[in-house]
Amino acid sequence: MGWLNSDITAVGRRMYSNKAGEATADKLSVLGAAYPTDGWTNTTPVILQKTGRGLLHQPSHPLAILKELIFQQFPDFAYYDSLNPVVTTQQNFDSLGFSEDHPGRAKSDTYYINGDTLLRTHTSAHQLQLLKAGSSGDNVLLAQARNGHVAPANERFLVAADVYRRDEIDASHYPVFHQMEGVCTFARSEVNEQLRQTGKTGQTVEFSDSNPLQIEHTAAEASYLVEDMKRTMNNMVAAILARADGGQDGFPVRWIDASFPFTSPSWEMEVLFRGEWLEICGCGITRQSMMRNAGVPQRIGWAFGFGLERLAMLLFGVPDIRLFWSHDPRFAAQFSPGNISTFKPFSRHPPCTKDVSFWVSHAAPFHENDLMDLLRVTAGDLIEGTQLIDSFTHPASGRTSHCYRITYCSMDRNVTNEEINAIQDQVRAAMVAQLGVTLR
Ligand code: FA5
Ligand code: MG
Repeated sequence: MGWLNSDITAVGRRMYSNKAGEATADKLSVLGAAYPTDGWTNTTPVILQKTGRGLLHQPSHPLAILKELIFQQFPDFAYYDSLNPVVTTQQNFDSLGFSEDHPGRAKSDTYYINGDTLLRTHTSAHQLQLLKAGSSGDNVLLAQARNGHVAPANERFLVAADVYRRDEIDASHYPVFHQMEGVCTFARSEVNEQLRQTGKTGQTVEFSDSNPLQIEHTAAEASYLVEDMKRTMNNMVAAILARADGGQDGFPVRWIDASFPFTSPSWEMEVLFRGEWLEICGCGITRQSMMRNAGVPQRIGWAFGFGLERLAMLLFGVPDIRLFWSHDPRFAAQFSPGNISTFKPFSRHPPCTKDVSFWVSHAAPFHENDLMDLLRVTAGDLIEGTQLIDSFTHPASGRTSHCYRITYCSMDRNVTNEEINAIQDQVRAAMVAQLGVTLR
């Protein structure tokens, strides 16, 4: 069922009252521009408010400090950090070769403004547009680079930006986060000349059936790109994490085969953090069809997309992703531009848990992400996490029941049981009204 247009409208009248986003019955306004709504609209007021926060442009914010550190590691790339988060489905999906039925397009995973427009789910949404701007000399777009002159025709660029996803709630997932895209292209003839000169005319890295070399690339070309990409990413992560407490030795890295519609082969990079492997980015060799569509068929290249919060959590020792959005001066006061300091937690406030059990309706499929959004709208950042603690299907009636445990905890104050009971009542009422479930 999810956020139907009527839900948005009802919520909109009550709750949209911020500078970043405002809604009327048939329009959503995001960052000053108005967009028509339709049956796809599922962007909530809580999310619209985040579009105006500009964390990457607050010089003392850890995410902005990290952004600048990464930019410094790539002195010959063009930097973009002010591209609008509202993009078309063409930019976010079609331009990257996402199939019509790719699960990433689902309303349950993406915040749509309307059927054609959405809040970007990744910085890759700008890849084709920026490659194209380089080849066609689109100065309006090229001028948005902070230092465009260092990378002629956008042959190499970085994009830092806020991205939006309907996702689970826990210490390392948040519906708004930040990514750093890197795209690096080479003249194919120069790569081959270099391969000839160095005698590296064969394959030097592993490819597999499930993570294949593109038929349009020679094994030597793809090997060259993979080695250059992994070396560049390793150097960057090592240089950044060397500045964290404990230094680079504390953070082993590994590569896991992955799959993205716009790269092949592809990997995810993981870092060992507090005993667990944490995925920090996706990457791969850019599909040659992208290069052709961008008007640069004679070039080949690679791309990566890092999650900035994940890296910042390692670098600054921030234990919970919600802290990056905190308005608490005790958070902000700990950081200053250009400095890496380890976060000193303010005292942890006691959590409060509440369970909710319900029957799922036969008529409306239950999507967990709809419950997550409902919780964010109703309880905001008081939600620390949720856990599905029980599920069963009744043998006679065929009805399914779920029980979720919701953990409420504030980052900056004590919550009272009374206050949480009142919120839990609102949550329960909203679940009946919006998700069509029957409470038990
Ligand atoms: C992507 O978004 C691809 N666009 C990455 C890419 C770029 C691949 C260029 C190839 C070439 P993925 O969905 O895995 O991939 O997200 C990339 C990173 O974003 C993750 O590794 C993680 O660090 C971060 N991330 C993903 N979801 C969340 C979330 N909900 N909260 C915080 N960080 C997240
Ligand atoms: Mg991933």
